[in-house]
Order: sequence, then structure tokens, then C-alpha cells
Amino acid sequence: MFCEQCEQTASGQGCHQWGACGKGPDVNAVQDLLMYCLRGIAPVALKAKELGIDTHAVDVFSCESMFATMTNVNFNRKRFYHYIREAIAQREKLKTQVEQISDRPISWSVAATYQPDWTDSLVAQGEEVSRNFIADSSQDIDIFSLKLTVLYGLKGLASYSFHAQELGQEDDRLYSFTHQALAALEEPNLSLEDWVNLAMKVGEMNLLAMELLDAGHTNHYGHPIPTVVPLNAKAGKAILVSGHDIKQLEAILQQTANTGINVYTHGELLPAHGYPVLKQKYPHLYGHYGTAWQNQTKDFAKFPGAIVITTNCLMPPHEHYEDKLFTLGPVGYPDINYLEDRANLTPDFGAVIHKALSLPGFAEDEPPRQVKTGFARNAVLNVSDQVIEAVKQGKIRHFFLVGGCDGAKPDRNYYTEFVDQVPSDCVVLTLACGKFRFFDKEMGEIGNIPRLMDVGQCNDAYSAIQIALGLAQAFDIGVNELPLSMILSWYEQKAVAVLLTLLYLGIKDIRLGPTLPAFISPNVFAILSAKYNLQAITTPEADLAACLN
Ligand code: FSO
Ligand code: SF4
Repeated sequence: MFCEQCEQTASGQGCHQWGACGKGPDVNAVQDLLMYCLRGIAPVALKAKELGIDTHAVDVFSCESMFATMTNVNFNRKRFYHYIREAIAQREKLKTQVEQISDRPISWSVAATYQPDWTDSLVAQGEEVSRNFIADSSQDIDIFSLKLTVLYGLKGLASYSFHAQELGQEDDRLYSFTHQALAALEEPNLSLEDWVNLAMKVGEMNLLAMELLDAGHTNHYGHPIPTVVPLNAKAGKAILVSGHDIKQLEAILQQTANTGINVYTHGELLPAHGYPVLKQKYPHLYGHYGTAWQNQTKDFAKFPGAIVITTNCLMPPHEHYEDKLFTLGPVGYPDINYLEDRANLTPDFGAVIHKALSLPGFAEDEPPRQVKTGFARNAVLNVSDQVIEAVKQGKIRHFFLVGGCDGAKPDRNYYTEFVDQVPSDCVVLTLACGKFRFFDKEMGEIGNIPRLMDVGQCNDAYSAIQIALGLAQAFDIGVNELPLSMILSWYEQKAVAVLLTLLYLGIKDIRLGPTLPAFISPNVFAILSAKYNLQAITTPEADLAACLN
């Protein structure tokens, strides 16, 4: 087994025996085999697009199944068997259509003609394609590094494309690029420069995917507005919804209307409370429960209702709560309830409701505690006049975007300490699950401007980018001239895609931690540092001083 796609990779070098995330070598092997099959679909899909054949099913399938291979999404080997069968079937169907229309014979790549031996172990075949990929790619460590950067960034991009598509937002440029980049991973002769350019192109396309997702969310649910969210439970039956998928959250809200069940968000669904349409239509979208993903084994064990995981980050569940846990979409775990999609892409949540009603729920109201979310681009840019005035008058000295993923490692305390030490004339914008280290911290206001603003989920990095670009425009300066520093924490592949987007936009001086990606070689890091002054975090004191200097 070889996997180094996330930040918690073993010894900071790669998981070889067993994944630090709980992924076994068998699951890793079938994930690698699926990725190989997707690299085989890619040239067929591109040829089909060239000939005007409808590739939509293959496009969506490629994104969803790639999403399932991301960290903490799907641990169910059988689910990957199903995806692999589907990949080969879809590829062959499309190939037949292509060959019927094409006026000349087509010579397909090895990956595009690959057929697993269904009578033999798919795990062993996955291990073999994985060994071949490493053997073919790793002679040049820097090219291997960039190939992995592209591969992992593509996974993040695929997840955003998938979410956008669920909300009716699609763009063929995303799908075409995804196939082009997957096909490139089979190309033996690309130069270092080609791979750097391809990595930046992943960033560019990821910006488009996040823009579409933002449009999907805001068209359906309105622009987020600053909203107070209860952190205390209230008496009654309860369902907890985790992950990032707001469309699935809405489906749960629709199906639980008038059941008396209160719906709580968990983890990256906290920002859902900021969407006015959800709040108005579904008063039983009550509050938020728990903190970041890595605390779920404790939080879920205590939650007295049913729990639905819509996307990452799912941890291997404990037996205390296995029977009340439900997965859907790309998420899965062996022997854990899986809710199949219906035609409208959302499942029947009857079993979840039944489970919630059979569990005790909260016996009494807890003492009030609350937090605020909903400071997305519209909310912040609507008060940009006040922000600019406060900066001009010297009331706001600096902005820090402290955001990204959380995780279990102790060195992530850096981010908590960093925010603790931010001077009182500075404002902190935050997003993604890293915020749970300080999300309920009372930081006060500067004038009417809160000193701590939650922009949203990791995918709302689009909103944070628009805030930065909007302020730069209002000040009539470049974004790198703004009194703004980005202090980012990464964990999985969406964070890789977002980082590539920020680099594609030419954003400099980003500080990244808690450790640098294992798949970035020293030379590749040196290239990125030279061009963008990308830096590893050091200490909160030193980094704060450098940012404010
Ligand atoms: Fe966190 Fe997990 Fe949102 Fe990630 S819940 S770690 S970058 O999947 O996606 O921020
Ligand atoms: Fe290791 Fe991360 Fe891969 Fe899991 S996803 S096997 S923790 S590198």
C-alpha cells in the first residue's frame, strides 16, 4: 500500500501498512484500481466529446467516484467493486458509440482497454496498477511530486464539481479538464514545466467549480446573512447532519417537517444556518452540535438521536453509535446503513426518522450558548465602506484569514494560539473545519465590524477570495498589497485544490501548515516558494510579527 494524499499520512511520509485514517490496504488498492479505470475512461470521454456524443453520465460518474476515494469518505471495499464495474461498463458503452461514429480506427491507450479479471482478486489487481504507477512515475521525484499534486487536486475539484452538479450547476469545461488531466497522468513524456502548468490549471478549474457551487448555494438558499446559531441542545428528538452537503441537509429538513424532530448541524454544515431560505422554510433546523470532524467519535457517541454523514470527514465508527449512523452519496463504511439515491439524487430518509424517533433525544433544554456564522462575501462586501473607513482611520490594522481543515495532531494548536495572539486592532476571517479551535471565542467588534467572522465551509474559499478581491478593488490596489495574511491549515484533497486556486490567482505569502504535504518534494516546494513566497508556518509569535511588519 502507498498513500500520502492527506496531512496525517504516517510519519509525514506515506501510509504503507495501514492508513492513519483507518483505511486498510485492501480499500486503498481498489481505490487505486478505480482511479486507473477513470484514467482509462478519460481518453474515451474526450474523443466522445470531440465527436459531439453526450458524455454526461460518464462525467458525473467520474466526479462522484473520484470523490469516494478522498480521505475519510468511503471505507467500503464492496462499494469500490461496484464503482469499478460501473467504470468499465460506462467506458465500453461510450467506446462503442465513438467507434460507430468515427470515420477511422482509433488506437486506444493501455488504460482505455484495460479489463480487470473479474474471477481474480481486484485487490491484487489494484496493488499491481499502483506498483506500476509508482514505478512509471517515480524516477524523477519532482515530476512524481507534481503528478500527485495534480491527482490529489483533481480529487478536490471532483468533489466540488459533484456538489455543484447536485445543485444544477455544471460547465463542460470542468468535465473536459478533469478527463484531460486524468489522461495526462498516463502520459510518460511531460516536462516539469508541463506538470507545474497542469497543477495551476487544476487551481483555475477549481475556482470555476467553487464559483458554480457558490451559485448553486446562493440561487437555492439566498446569500448567507450573519446568523446566531444555538450551540445548546433543546429538549426533543434529534437528527444530526454532518459533512458538507447542503442539498442533502435540505432533503432531510423537508422529510422531517412536522415530525417534531429537531435537526442539528455538525462540522462543516454549521454555515448552513446562514442561508436565509433554509432558516425561513425549516424552523426545525435548530442548532449546531459538536466541533470538528476528528472529535466525532466522542460527539456522536453522546448524541441521543440519528446521525447522517453526507460527505467527509467520516472516521471509522465506534460500536456505541454504529446503529444510529447513516451514510449516503459517495460516503460509506462496511456494515453501516447506506441510503440509496432516488431519481432526484436524494434518498428516502424514512429509516433515519424512524431511528431518531426510537432514540431518547434530548431530555431537557441545555443552558444557552451560541455562535455566529454567515459572513460570506455579500455580507462582508455590503459593509465594505465601513471596513475601508476603519482601515483608513487606523482602527483596523490587518486582516488574517485563518482557515482550512482541522485534525487531531497537537501541532494544530498553532492555529488556536495564533488567533489568541492576534492584536485587538486586527480582524480574523475564518472558514472550514479549522475554525472549531476558536469559533466560539468572544473577540468583540471594531466599530460595528466583528473581529471574528465565519465565511463558511472550505468550499466557501470562493467567498473569501471574492472578499479579498472586492476589498483590493475598493482600495484600488492589488490583492497582495492588502493588509491581509492567509494562515492556512490543510488536511485532505479539497484543501490541495483550494491551495492551487490561490496560487493560480497569484496570491503570495501564504503560510501553510501544520506540516507541508508529504507529496511536495523539496524542489517543487522551492519552485512554489520562489514564485509565490509560499511558506511553512513557524511559531504564532514569529509569523504574527512577520505578517504585521
Ligand atoms: Fe474539514 Fe474534512 Fe471541509 Fe475537509 S471536514 S477536513 S478540507 O473534509 O473539507 O474542512
Ligand atoms: Fe494515509 Fe491519509 Fe492516505 Fe489515509 S488518506 S491512507 S491517512 S495518506
